[in-house]
Formats: sequence, C-alpha cells, structure tokens
Amino acid sequence: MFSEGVVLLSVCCSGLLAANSKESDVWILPSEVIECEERAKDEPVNQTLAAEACMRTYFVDRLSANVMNKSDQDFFEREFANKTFGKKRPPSGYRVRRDIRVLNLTERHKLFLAFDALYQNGVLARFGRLHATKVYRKHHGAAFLPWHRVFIAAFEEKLREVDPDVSLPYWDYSMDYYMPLPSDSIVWSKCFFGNGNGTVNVGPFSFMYGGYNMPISRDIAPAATCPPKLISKEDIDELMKFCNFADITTGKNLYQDNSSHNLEKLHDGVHDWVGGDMGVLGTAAYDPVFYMHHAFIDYIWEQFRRRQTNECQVDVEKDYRKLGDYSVADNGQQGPNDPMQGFEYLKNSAGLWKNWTTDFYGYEKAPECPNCGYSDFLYCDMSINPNRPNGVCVPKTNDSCVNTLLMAFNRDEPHEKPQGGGAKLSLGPRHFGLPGDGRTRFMSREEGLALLKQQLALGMEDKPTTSRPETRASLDTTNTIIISTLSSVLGLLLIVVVTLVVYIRKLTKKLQSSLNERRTGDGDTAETSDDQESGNFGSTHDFNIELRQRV
Ligand SMILES: [Cu+2]
Repeated sequence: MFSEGVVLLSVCCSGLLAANSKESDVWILPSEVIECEERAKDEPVNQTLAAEACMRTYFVDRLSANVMNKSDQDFFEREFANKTFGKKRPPSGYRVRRDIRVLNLTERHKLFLAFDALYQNGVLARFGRLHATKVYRKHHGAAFLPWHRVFIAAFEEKLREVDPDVSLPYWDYSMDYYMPLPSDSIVWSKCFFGNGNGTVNVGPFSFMYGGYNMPISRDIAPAATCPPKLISKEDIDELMKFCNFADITTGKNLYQDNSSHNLEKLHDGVHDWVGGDMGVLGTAAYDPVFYMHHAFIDYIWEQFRRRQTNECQVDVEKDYRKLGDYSVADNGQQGPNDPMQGFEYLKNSAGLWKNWTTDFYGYEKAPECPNCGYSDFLYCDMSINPNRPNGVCVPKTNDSCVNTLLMAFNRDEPHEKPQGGGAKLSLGPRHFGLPGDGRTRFMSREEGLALLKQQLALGMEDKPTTSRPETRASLDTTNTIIISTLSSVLGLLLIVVVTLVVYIRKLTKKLQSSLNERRTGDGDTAETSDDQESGNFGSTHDFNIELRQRV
C-alpha cells in the first residue's frame, strides 16, 4: 500500500513520470512514526526495516479507516437500494441546481446548515467512505459519469431531507478560469468554501474531519512540476464537437489521444487543482467542494447529452462504450450491466436514464453576461477572453467577502486531536488531470494574467475564428462550393455541346460521302480525311464504321 502510494505520488499529470521536488518538501515524519522509530532503537533489529515498518503501520491504520464498513453498507442499502430511488421522482421532488455564486445569503446559509447536519450525523463520512472504497470500480473508465451522477443525486437527496429548500449547487470554475489567478476567487473565502490553502479553518466547512480522521485540507493552484488546471469554456467547446459517449470518456487506455476532450481527465485536473484531500481519490468526497465540483461535471455532461439528442440523433440511454473498452483496470465492473457500487440494485447503465434530468433535477443555465445571474460576486468582463466578444462572467476576488453572518458553525475547535504530525496525506490512487498553463497561487496577478492571455491567444491560433466569424466563414465556404460546382456543371455542358456540334457535322459529312460513294463507287478517300479530322473521338470512328456497314 505504502509503496504504491509513493509511486502514484510521483506520477505527474498525463501519466508522465516526473521527479517532484515540491512534493518531497512535505515529507515531515509524523510524531507517531518518530516515537515508533525511537522505540525500535532499543531493539536488536535492522533499523532501516524497523523504520519502514513504523511508516507502514502508520499509513495502513489511516488507509483502513477509509474503507466502507458494515454500517455504511446497511445505510446505503436501507436508504437507496431496493427502493424506487432512480426510478421515480424522488420523495423531496424536483430541484434546480444553480451556480453557488448566484445563491443569496439565506440560500447559502441553508445550504451550509444542511452540509453541517450531514457532517454531524456522519452521512457525509459515509459518502466519503463509499467513494473511497474500490475506487477503480467507478474511476478511470466508462462508469465514471453515470456512477457519479447517481452518487451526487443520492447525496443531494440527503441534503433535502435536512432542508427541502436546498438543492446541490454547482461550482462553475469555467468562470474562475478567466481571473488572472483563479486562486483569488471569492469561493476561497469564508463566504463560500473557506480557505484554499492548508487545513480548512475558516468558513462553513472549517475543521470538518475528512478521510484518515484528519481535518480536511486543500492546496489550491499548487506549484507542482505540472501545475494542474481548471476547466475553461474553450475546453467545454471542444467537448461539444463530439457526438458519442465514447468520445468524451475513458476506456482501456487512460493516456489515449482524446485526453483534451475526455471529461474525466478534465475533471481530474480540477481535483488536482484543489489539491489536499480533493487530490486523492480516497479522501476527495469528504470535502464538500467535491459535490459542487461534480455537479458542474454533471452539468457539462448534461449539455453534451442534449447535443447528442438534438444535433447528433444519438439515443443517450443506449450510447455507452463498446464491449471490452470499459476501463483502465479492466476489472469487469464498469460495463453497462455491472451493478453500481453502493446502489447495487442499479446497473451502471441506469446512470444514462433520461429521467434523472426530467424527474429529479435540472440545471439553471450558468451565469452569462451582461447580468451574470445578478450575483453580488460576479461581474461581466468584456475584454479578457477574445474568444467571446459578448464577454464572460468572472468571480470577484476573495476580499469581496464581507458578510460574516455565515459563521454559525460550532466547529472552530477540532473535536478530536489530529492523529498525524503534519504528514501530507497524498497517498492512495490519485487523479490524472491535464497540465495547466502554469498559473499557481504563488505568483503575482500580473504573471498570472500574462499566462492566461498567452493561453487564450494559443486557443485563438487553434481556432482562428470566434463564434460569429466562424458562421460567416462557413457561409463563405458554402458559397464557394456552390459557385465552383455551378461552373464545373456549365463547363461540362459546354464540352458536351461542342462535342455534339462536331459530331453532327461529321455525321452530316459521312452521310454526304456515303451518298457520294453510292453514286461514284469510291468512298475510301473521304473516310481517311474524316478520321484525321475527328482526332480524339475514337467512338466516333466506331460509329462511322457501323454507319458505313449499315449503309
Ligand atoms: Cu470520484
């Protein structure tokens, strides 16, 4: 387990092996390991092996704390299995998901209270453990989108049991992307997700305990060897050029060429970008940010599904990856007929049902210019993105969070002592996101802006036209095609007419000469001269022979 963790830790984005000097900085020995090593010094044993054993004991304890227990299994079976969940409109009714910056203060407060209730009663941890158990049954493969759709719908249903006014918001980071430094975004303040760096100690999720019985922590926009990225609007546009589930999902080959339009890989990048607990599959779903990240991934998928239905004439309930191309691990658990872990009475293909977004939930369109959802935390920027002449909504910076009414959570002191001595819990399977444009929270806004502009200019090179000129360009192309086709047809007609004229002339001459032949009894001279005249038209010659025979 331990060695696997270390290997995976050094696997950089896109699966390239890279020595990561920054990561090694965080290998401070936990106090338990130091104590264990101290004890071993008095024993007649190989000290290197003893040190390894101390580390192993330390981490195995924490990893096992993360696995689903019997009580969790009973919970998911009782709450969701063998019921109508997923088949009928849920007990709490249809709900609409909106960007979290569009919620007003009361709505946010109600949302955070519902999260708190699920934290206090242990439901959040149950979902965290379900997500952490057998991660390859639902990651790095075809089941990723359908499984997470059901997972967050189930979690949302629990939120609504606490407060039926609440629906799960999404975090549209394709807006944060256009800030010079997305790590400055308002979401990383006590008004929303709390701090983005280190143990979460402000905001509605402060001092929530996550995987391994440690308070959740984050490491947004880290200065890694391959700095990760958020998903941009250009990334979403790229996805929307495709028509099939297989085009945007992961199959057997994780490193396939379609990575720039692989929604799971793009999603992995956001996990890496948030870092800390979110960066590791085993701990990600303990951080409430997980659910809002996944609501946005699901929203992107839903837009893709609408395109499949309306523009591609694809049946979204039947379109899956082909047999034998279900997952990297190829563990026979990501096929359409394999049961969904935690929701075993459902098959993976149940995540493709249309009724999720007709009977369960819908999405309010992401905020758009000029009003940006009338949010206090967004503004319309007309100049930053040359790809979008109508402007993009951009979040304000975290110093715009001035209202402290949301501090009603009694978690400002850890209720249980952290067991580690500052160990970085980046162990276990990691996500495999795409490399970003290099922006980290450690640089100045000027540097960030320069990198963002460079990135957007690159996008312009790839796609030299924005949406409007694109339409014009395609119209021009259509015109060119029509004109060239017409001229070719006219040219052909001209050739046919000329041929016919020549032909008729020849025919007339032949008839004339045949008549002369009859009269004089000598036609050979006339034929020779006609052959020379007809030149290229071999068939005319044959015709002449036939004509002569008949005549
Ligand atoms: Cu996941």
